[in-house]
Amino acid sequence: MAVDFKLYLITDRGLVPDILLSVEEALKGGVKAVQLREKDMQTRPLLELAYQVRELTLKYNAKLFINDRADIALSVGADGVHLGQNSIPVNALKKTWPGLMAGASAHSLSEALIAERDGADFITLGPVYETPSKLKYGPPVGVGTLRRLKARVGIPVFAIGGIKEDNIEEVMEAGADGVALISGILKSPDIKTKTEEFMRALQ
Ligand code: TZP
Repeated sequence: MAVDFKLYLITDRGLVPDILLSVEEALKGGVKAVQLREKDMQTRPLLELAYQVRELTLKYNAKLFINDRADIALSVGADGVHLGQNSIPVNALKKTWPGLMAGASAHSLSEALIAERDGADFITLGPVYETPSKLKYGPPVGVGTLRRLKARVGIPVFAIGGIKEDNIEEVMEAGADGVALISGILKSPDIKTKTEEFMRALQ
């Protein structure tokens, strides 16, 4: 399955009153890939939410990735799994479920090269810029790392971390294939319009 999207929306239900409504607004605005990332949710409520997000993403012809949980991805018929450095390795996922796409989080060139070698379909690299929760994601890697990484890695690379409309041009010029973001969309008072603006900026 192809990586046919440039805007990758990652969920954080803590930022909005109703995550399903917010995801649907973003889908209306043109988002074609959503990652359900609700790390603090118990398995059964997460599964329930995943079924609902799957229904929405299918309605808008968008891909769905589940953070870390191949079991949930398979149960709801998601397109893939997004794997972090503490998830099962990309090659283990691909060996067992070749039909699932694999996104992989990388914070450095070496992590990106390993993810590519192991069969990841794409990488998110970051945080590229400062994010509100620096402690969770570590120090920014900067646009220079993105540029160096793009010279060595063949699979698509999405810049993540502090992505806003005013730095999209910089990361795309550095070679990013797209951007992944949470607050840039979910914190907007008008998610649909904000998403449309991001989509235009990425064209
Ligand atoms: N991984 C690296 S930075 C980040 C993740 C999940 C958070 C991105 O959030 P925001 O609000 O788009 O900066």
